[in-house]
Amino acid sequence: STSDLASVQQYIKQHYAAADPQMFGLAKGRNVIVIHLESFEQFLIDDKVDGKEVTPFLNSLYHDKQTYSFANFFHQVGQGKTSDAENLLETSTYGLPEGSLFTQLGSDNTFQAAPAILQQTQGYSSAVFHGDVASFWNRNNVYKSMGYQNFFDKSYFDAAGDRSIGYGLKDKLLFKDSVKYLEQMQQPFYAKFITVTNHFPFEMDSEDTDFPKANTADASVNNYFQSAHYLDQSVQEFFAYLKASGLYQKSIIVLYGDHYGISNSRNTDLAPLLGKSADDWDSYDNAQMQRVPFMIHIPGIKSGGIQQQYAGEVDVLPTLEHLLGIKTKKYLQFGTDVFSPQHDQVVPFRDGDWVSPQYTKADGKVYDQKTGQELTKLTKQQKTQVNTNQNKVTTALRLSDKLNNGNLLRFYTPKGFTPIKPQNYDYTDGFT
Ligand code: GP9
Ligand code: MN
Repeated sequence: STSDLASVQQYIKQHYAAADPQMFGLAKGRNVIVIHLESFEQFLIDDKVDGKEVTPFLNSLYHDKQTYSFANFFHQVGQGKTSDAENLLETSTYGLPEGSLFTQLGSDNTFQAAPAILQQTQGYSSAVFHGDVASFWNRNNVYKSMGYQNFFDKSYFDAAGDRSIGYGLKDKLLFKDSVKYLEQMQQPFYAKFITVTNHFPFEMDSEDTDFPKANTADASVNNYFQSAHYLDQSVQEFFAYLKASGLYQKSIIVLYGDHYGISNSRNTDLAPLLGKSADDWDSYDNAQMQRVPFMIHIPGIKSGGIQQQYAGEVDVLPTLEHLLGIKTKKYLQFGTDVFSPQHDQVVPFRDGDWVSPQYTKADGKVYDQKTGQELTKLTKQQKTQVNTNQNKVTTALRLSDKLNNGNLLRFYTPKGFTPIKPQNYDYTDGFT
């Protein structure tokens, strides 16, 4: 209803975080390349197995002054896993409390998503590259409503026989065989690469890995380091293609992990490898394991470095828009620019729990974020802070659900925005 829309608008207005003028437009006019690191958790960064770095290339990006890297960035997905991460990044709204928004609402809802916004404000072309079939997670419909001009799915690649594993074309081949399409795209472009090889149960063909397995009681945990190493090599090769083609200097490369790879029930098998005891493992520890990488690599800059502010996937779009010099005030986006002095550091999980620089709220318990100690007796002041954060989280999730379940964007067109007509998009015969 329109009163629901009004409450969403009011929340977004109050929650708005203005750009830091030093950052606004820092990457203006550059191509945007988003690399979706499937199931990739933050703990892999700088981690070793048998004395060998698991992801040496991503580690080098993480520590590079050309990269804004985030040490406290969390995934926020629910049951829609990859598709929820995509929705968070493309729309800065949350997924649904149950199921996948892509599957449940993606065929009918009105979207005001990144490809449409970038196209309409700054003339970006757009494409997704992915080695699985187009219909998985209903992407073939959702991408049209988001205004993606091109979707290079499995059918555009030779994915036969041992060129695929698990969910589709192996990542090294996806990157290699995408370059010929990427090079033809009108610049500036917004291009997203969704990797698949580092996916549960993380099995690899022996010819694709010489990296040691870990030695725990859980086979998928042991495999995880091999497939993460393969993903690292895939990204490294892609950077080499970008440099060779000359695209690198003209681009900004955004890398993020979509969600956990190791589920909470398996974290106790992982614990000893992290120097922790499985016996003391608790909800606080599980919450900390929801950290995933977020890196914004901007070739040529020197101002990057490891950022400590807390943030989540919902914050990526407003951050990106500001970096590209796009004003965000008129859009109904739930995240805030991570570089803004007003950035909201309370990070909601989809189940209503949350993390912040001071507290973790998980499974009905409140923990001191620094020490990990459960706070059983809160001071009056702590109580107030925790309640304020909890209310903020509950409200954000409730209003996002109202917006999406009510398809409210059909009643709200930001000034200058042209609604997307999905029927104008067709991915069956190459470039549009
Ligand atoms: C499949 C891939 C996997 O296309 O994106 O999705 P997930 O199982 O991680 O949600
Ligand atoms: Mn995924």
